[in-house]
Amino acid sequence: MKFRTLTLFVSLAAMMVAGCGKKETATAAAPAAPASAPAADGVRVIKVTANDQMKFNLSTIELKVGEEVKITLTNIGTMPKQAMGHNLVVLKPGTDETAFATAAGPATATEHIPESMKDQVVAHTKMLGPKESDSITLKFDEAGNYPFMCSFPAHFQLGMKGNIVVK
Ligand SMILES: [Cu+2]
Repeated sequence: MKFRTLTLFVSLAAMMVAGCGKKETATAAAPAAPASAPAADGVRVIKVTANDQMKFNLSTIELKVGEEVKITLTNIGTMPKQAMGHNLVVLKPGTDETAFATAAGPATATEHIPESMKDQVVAHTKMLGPKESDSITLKFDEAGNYPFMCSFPAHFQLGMKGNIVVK
């Protein structure tokens, strides 16, 4: 596999969501983080928002190879999660995004991360209800175009997508 060297750490910013007693468990199938995880300081934080109009605030994120970044997604909407949940799913370059979104739609049991295409996922946030946030920490060791999307039913088709361009 071409992307074997990709390292990623998924950090659960659970403490940010006080009031959210029920823990969602659909986290990325990430390799265990090394024992000495780097300190949070110095890591660039990219803030992404998603709203009730099914829009991310940005569609392109540019990174450097080897740069560690923390992407924090916040659902700034007010509609209930069941009607207007949002997540941010980062996919490997070359993934058939339409096929992923199509498979994600009915995958309610896994918060719209389709089991059949899980191996195409670099990392993903939790599915977020209104005013919730979640973060993923990424470090890409290979340049490329890594698509991202919200995999809530129909949101990709309605434009909730973008690209992480790694140079
Ligand atoms: Cu969405």
